[in-house]
Amino acid sequence: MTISYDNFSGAQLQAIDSAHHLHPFTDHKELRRAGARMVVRAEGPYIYDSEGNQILDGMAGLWCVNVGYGREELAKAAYEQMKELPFYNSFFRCTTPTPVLLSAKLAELAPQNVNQVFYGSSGSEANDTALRLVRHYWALEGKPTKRIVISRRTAYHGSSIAGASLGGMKGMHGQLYGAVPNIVHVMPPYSFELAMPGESDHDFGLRAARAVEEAILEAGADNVAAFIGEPVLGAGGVKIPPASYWPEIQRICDKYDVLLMIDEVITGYGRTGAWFASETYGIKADTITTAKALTSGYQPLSALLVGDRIAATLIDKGGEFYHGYTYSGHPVACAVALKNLEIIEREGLVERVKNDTGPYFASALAERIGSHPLIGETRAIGLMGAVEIVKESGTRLRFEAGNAGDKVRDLAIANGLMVRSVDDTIIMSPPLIWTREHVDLACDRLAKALDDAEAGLRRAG
Ligand code: PXG
Repeated sequence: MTISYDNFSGAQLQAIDSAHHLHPFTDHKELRRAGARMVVRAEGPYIYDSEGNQILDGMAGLWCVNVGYGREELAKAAYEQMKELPFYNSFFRCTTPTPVLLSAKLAELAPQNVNQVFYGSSGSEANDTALRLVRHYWALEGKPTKRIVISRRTAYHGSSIAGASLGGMKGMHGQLYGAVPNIVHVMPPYSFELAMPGESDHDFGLRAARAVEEAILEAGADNVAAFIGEPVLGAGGVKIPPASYWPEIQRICDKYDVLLMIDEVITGYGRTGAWFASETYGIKADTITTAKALTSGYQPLSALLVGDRIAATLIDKGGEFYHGYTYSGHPVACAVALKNLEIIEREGLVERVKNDTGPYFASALAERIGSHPLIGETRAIGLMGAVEIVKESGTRLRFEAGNAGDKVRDLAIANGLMVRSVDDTIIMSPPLIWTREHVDLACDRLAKALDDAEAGLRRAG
């Protein structure tokens, strides 16, 4: 089958892209000057661009293609569902088979106290739903003053107005021109930059968690609805909390009757070596936001998993919840999700990350990248990792130019490895189909990128 874009050269597509396409999170003038990389196909763990380069995808698309590219079964699931029933809505007492079956599957996989699902098409939508739901819960419980949500600086919870307000990204807040009210931000558990000299990881974790308690006390517990957090901050730079952090957050939330909104858009469906990172960290969530790897990115779909406490109130006392999206429970997206979860289960990908590739990834980063003179720290959990670029190995001293991350990322891509940079942190989140050989190849290419970058970085200072 010929796809019509085969009639266009890569250069032609780039020119049209520049003429008409506004990209997400992009300086458009800069993009139009430089042109976009045109990714034209992908297979297994590799993407291919229009120049013919094969690039090992260290980011699983954008933290989502957990089963890798080119899965016939997912294409077939979409095709069959489109033929049978491409769309019907789930408003007005209607439903369709695939969201029904997916809801049961998600209730089975989710932690024990989580048994209900609300669908959207993106993580941003799901977090919007979660915010509305927790505030509505407290109103239904006769505590309408409990409205404040506590979040963290550098958190990412999406790009809608609610998502950006919940998130803690400075640049995004600067362009909100009026954030959703009653959201406050505290420090993230980022020990590499925020731990004090001599402070143990354990003590730092407790201190970071207690910033949440201070915010609750400052606002008054009667005014606080929930705490929202990614188990591991993803887009903010794969910030992995110390082991002491989440148990302390849980204790604080229980003490002040503050709900726990856990954002697993990145960590859900195997990323940390468990189906949900809430399990990894022993968190008892009231809502779990999921998207991305639910379909391995083959279809846009999000699922807000709702815990029994909120669900019982919503169902028993709530009347109509005036909220939903045209594509809530989209039959094709749900068919693809069901097949995707089947693949993850059948191939034992979660166990493989937990027992084999995850630990191997952590030690490979530590031993092969951590020994590089430009590296201040490496960290990983499951198949999610970060390395910190510094002037002097073992220190926190950054290059003044502030673009070392971008430089190393560009050289990594040039060396055949797709990674992301967040300031001077290089982050990775590869497909869960990676083997030890892929980890080795990624380390070879990243080490080469660091070597290639070093002289230029030192010259620039
Ligand atoms: N929560 C988390 C934790 C996310 O990582 C969202 C919500 C929003 O999902 P949608 O589907 O609305 O994009 C995300 C998305 C990056 C990057 O640069 C990360 C995301 C999205 C775009 C870019 O790392 N995460």
